Amino acid sequence: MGTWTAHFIQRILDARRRNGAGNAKTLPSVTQTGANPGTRGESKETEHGEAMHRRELGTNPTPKTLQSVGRMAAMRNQSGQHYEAVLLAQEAFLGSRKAFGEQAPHTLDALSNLGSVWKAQGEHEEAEKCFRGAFKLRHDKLGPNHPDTLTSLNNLASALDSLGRAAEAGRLYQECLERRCNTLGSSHPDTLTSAGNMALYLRTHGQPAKARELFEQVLVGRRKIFGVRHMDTIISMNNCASVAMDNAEECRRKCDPREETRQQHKAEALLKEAVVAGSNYLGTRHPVTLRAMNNLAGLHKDRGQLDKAKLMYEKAVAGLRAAQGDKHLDTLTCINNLGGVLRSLGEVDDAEECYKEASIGIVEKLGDLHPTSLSTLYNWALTLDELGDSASALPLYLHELDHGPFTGECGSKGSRGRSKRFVFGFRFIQTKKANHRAGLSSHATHAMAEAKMLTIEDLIFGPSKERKSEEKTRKRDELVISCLRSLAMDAVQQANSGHPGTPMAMAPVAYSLWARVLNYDPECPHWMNRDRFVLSMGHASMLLYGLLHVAGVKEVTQDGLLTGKMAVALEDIKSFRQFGSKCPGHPEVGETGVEMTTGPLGQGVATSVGMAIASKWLASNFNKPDLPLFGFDVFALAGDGCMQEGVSGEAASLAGHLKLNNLCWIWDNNQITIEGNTAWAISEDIATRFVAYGWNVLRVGDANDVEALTRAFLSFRREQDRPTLIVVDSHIAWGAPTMQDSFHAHGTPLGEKEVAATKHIYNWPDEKFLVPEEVVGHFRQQMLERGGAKRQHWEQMLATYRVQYPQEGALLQAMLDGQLPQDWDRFCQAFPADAKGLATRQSSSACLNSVAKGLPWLIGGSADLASSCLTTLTKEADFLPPASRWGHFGGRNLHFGIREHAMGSIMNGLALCKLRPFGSTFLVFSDYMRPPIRMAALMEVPSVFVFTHDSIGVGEDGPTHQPVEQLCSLRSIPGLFVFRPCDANECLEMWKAVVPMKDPVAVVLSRQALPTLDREKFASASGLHRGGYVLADSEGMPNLILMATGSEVHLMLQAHEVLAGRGIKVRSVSMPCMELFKTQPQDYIDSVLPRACRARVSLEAGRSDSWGALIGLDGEHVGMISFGASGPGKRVQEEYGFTVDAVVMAAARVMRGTPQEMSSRAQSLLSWKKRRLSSYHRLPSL
Ligand SMILES: Cc1ncc(C[n+]2csc(CCOP(=O)(O)OP(=O)(O)O)c2C)c(N)n1
Repeated sequence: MGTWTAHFIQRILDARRRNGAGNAKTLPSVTQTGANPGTRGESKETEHGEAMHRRELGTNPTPKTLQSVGRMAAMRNQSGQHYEAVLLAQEAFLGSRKAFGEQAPHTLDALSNLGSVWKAQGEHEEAEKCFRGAFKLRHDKLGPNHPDTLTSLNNLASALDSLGRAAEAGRLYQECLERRCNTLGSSHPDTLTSAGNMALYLRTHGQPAKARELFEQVLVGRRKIFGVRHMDTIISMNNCASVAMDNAEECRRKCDPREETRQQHKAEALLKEAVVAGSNYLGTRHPVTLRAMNNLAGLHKDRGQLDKAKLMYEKAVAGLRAAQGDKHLDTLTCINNLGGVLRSLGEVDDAEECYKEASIGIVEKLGDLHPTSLSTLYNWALTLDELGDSASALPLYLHELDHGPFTGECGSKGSRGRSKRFVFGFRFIQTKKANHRAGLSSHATHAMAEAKMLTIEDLIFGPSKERKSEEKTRKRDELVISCLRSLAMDAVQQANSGHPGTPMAMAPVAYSLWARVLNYDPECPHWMNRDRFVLSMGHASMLLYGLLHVAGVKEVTQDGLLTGKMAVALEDIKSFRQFGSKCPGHPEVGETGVEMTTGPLGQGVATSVGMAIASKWLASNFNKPDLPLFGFDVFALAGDGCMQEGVSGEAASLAGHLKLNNLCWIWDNNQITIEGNTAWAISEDIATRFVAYGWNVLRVGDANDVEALTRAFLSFRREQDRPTLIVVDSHIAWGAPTMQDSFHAHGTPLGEKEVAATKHIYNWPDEKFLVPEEVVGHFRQQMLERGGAKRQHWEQMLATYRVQYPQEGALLQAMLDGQLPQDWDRFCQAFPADAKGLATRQSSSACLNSVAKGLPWLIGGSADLASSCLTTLTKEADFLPPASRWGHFGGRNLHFGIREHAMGSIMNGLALCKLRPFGSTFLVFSDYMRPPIRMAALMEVPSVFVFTHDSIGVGEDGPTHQPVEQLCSLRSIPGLFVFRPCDANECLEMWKAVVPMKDPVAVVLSRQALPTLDREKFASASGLHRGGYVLADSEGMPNLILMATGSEVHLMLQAHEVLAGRGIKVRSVSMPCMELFKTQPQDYIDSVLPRACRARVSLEAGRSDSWGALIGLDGEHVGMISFGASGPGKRVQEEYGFTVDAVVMAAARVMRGTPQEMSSRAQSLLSWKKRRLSSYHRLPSL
């Protein structure tokens, strides 16, 4: 069986298992689907037919039976029952395959049919697979010019086009057209179909003139062959009419009314003809006829012929109701259009009916925050208002004001190529908002004053008893929110420092998320599949501490043991920001419930992307169809600061690209930062930026609206292939009588008086640190009911998993426990001695790949330098969304793009979710990712930062690419281990040392080849595990010690030979990791660097700063003082003093007790500025 077929069948089986359809008998019952309002009279007949065919399918399928099942699929498809259609088409395909073989014509027909139903369902990847499969098989069997092959080619092109692979699609359409033209002639019906497809493609891809020409040719051809009463001719009429309408629009823009009218007439004539022919020949329910009616109605409306438009829309609605059902989106959209015409005609009652029906239907289908819903609801509001029912109109207006800012309709709608949605700028939104407010009728304002507020739920779903009884719940919600707000005020006041404003503003947001949405068990906060909550604006830490306390989250030790105590007790909150408190100024990971350390703005959101990737990766690698162990969502709360930091943009761009639909950022849009109003520093439209990144952007206009917030979170949960940004408009220090909306409330205690006044406004007792039991109970219960239950279910699943999949279960357990798989290093092999050697980036690459084989959760990538840094895992797939067709979510090679900063943060996110991440770039660009490297060290997560091109040895690229200060600068980060191995075997030992470490490391590698040392002659590379070791020595106590790392070790050994030849008792020390060396017992340190020997020279193609402690005052460093220069690597190294002579001279100086003075080094730095190439060893002071 071909691989595509195997893969494909697996997908079908998986889908069927997911849908609970294990075999033909378990297809969804037709009676059930018949109950669907979308199905009408045909259901009984269909039911009977399907049942019969399924019976035959099981026993003795004939081509006829299978074809009929295929036809049933097509019928279901047409009536909008896509899910059933897919199942039937799958059935037909599998049945044919089994009965007649993979390449049989019936099987291939069934496969194409399946492609079509997938396509209709919007599953373009699946459709593409089917069409490609059918094309390949037909191509091989029937040849490239066979009509069936070309039909498949055409289908494939259309699927590719839907996947956004336009160039490929265009090529295939063209090929298909040419082949048909050559083999069948230009007037053959198939050739005309191809030409029609090509024209459609050209029209949607910006070549309207060519498209028009082709469409017209096709229409002429079809009229000739088929006459007027044929579906294809009518389709052509529709297409030509659409082009004419495009032209009319163009003329309107160019202010050419005469031509505009001419084009409109042309379109009208064509559409009338299409409607008449369609109605007579295809029937009034046929989609082609309905499309013509809809277009004609739109045209009438545009031309102000409202009566005609009304008539046509009514016909179209009737047809759509009959053909697709009342609840089909096309029907509802058409009803909405009819509403528009009725309203323009002054038939407001009828218009209101239309809008009401359309609104309810569309909201049910798309949710109340979808742009289409919002515009329909707004139309409804207008008619209600006009009818004087302002009380009903008001909530709809407000809903539009609050949630409808980001998308709008451009131009007119319909199939005239102008239905593209586009995004309005924020400034526009503000204006729109103001206009709408001004536009509220006096009735509505009056109703608002009366506060007789209906909710939007009342209008959509009707007043419900259930919701009325929620009044009590709402009161309790308010209590929890007030409690969180008051705790923040009290703690900041008591500490006399901290940030009260944002916790006060964001309390309802965090509460609705935690209480109603987050899958999080307060009893077991380290449960692996919990949803992650990242407080990216770390300064608002009191919000997190409040949540942890009031939700009653339990403490977990660093070893993962539950202590039974509270994670954050009231006493801890009382000692907020005090030395040793569990509630430090900014949240620090390691304290229970803190998912990551935050404070540097932007890091939290960027790291959350890594967490979301981890969730996808875990799901893809461990989940089984019946045991979906992983799939947690990641929520990050961000402030204006986070959104302004560049790293959030990098990370968001990647998240959008990766289609991480499990990621939700919530932006506290309070327009306040430390200096004052955000408008002083930023004017771009952030929300629109996110839309451009490919995010789903929602807005909640009031941070206190718990219901709207909850709906927004649920809307995030429904999103299929985009991350979600929820913009929440808020007021810093909400409720504080003098401090609300003031930047002073950002980071200053409010003052006792203000705190008391604010509590009064909250209706909260003026008592410090008050947490009533009722409040805890209400919050905790909601979390336990959802998160607690899910966690328990998860643990059962895990237990079953371990039994059913013992091997994967054991690996998973090791990962969860922070252990390594057994014999993880079994693929690592030593390198033979070799004078020519390998660049350490090459030997490291080999080691990385060996390690990856034994450590399945090692995952990483590069900031577009994988081919230079050599960090690709060669046998592994790419981590990309399946829709991209380039990879999948189980892949282990990440493509970070040129986003070093985000790469570092994302790596940390992966590490926080127990994966082992690596990421690579050139050493000089480590500066671009210093913040996350520092964060990794601070959080003690084992991210592996791989840096190649480690010195002036880079050569020709010049000083911009030659790191000089980076080694020392990285070494100055506490807790970071910087490795710079000297050859292939040190590389190997380095990876063996690095993998078991729990701390972050920087791995620094050469671009140029370095000899692989003969370890018979020199000490074993296993000395690396002590950070530094004696590589070459002389008899007895040395009177000179040389030390070096990486490429300079080889220079050191050459100098060693010269010096030893002169009778000097010299010792050469390889120092691949200074930090590790410094943690060795003092005895060992003294044995490598005896105190008695103070004549020491260190060699490293970098600044001297980190060597001071090792060489002491009497030693000297042969290294870089200035930046490097462009030129061949060897030449540059010589020019900058990396020669045996220079080392020998330095040795002579330190042995004389006269190391080079500091002032002479400074001289050379100044001279660099004047003469870029003045070499270190030729300076006069030497
Ligand atoms: C990278 C970084 N730069 C600067 C700061 C200092 N800082 C802390 S909060 C803040 C203002 C943040 O404003 P916003 O995110 O709107 O928070 P809000 O004022 O709403 O609390 C700044 C500049 C920081 N923590 N991190």
